Amino acid sequence: MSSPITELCDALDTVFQQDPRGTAVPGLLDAYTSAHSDWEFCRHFIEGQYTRNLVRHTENYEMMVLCWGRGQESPVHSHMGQRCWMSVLEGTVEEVHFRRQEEGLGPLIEGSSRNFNKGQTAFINDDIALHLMRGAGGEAAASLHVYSKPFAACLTYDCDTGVESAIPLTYHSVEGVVSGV
Ligand code: CSS
Ligand code: FE2
Repeated sequence: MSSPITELCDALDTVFQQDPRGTAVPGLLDAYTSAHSDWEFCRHFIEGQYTRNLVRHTENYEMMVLCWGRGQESPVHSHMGQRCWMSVLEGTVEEVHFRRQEEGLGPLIEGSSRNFNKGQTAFINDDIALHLMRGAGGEAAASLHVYSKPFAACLTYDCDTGVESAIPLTYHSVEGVVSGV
């Protein structure tokens, strides 16, 4: 049976087949996150780390729900040259931009910070900045992320030293089924 989140994924399938830049993605995400709650099969909060809950993975994009528990945040990271759209499902999400020193190593330089509310979509790629995300004010939040193309590992950056590390990106659940990773 069709549901709003399935219809969103079907629309994204078509968008990325016709327009790899994904011009229509923000409008589709805003419309979904401001009006629908059938993403709750992906709502998993656990102790210790934010969770990544896969909704759909194709060769062109992946879409997942990220659940940010109280005080949880991503590391500062980049996006492997790919595009990332993020729209808020619950609570308020804070995004903080960073850049590296000219020489690469040394403390990261903190840039602008923005809060996004339910139904608002943010866009980032590696030309804009490195970034981190978390629930604003340390409060719990959830957000819907689309990455195009998908990536299974990313680079993270130590705030104090600028040292880069590659980390695998895993899913806490896939189409609602907790994978135990
Ligand atoms: N890129 C991070 C979340 S912030 S966009 C991730 O995929 O877990
Ligand atoms: Fe990110």
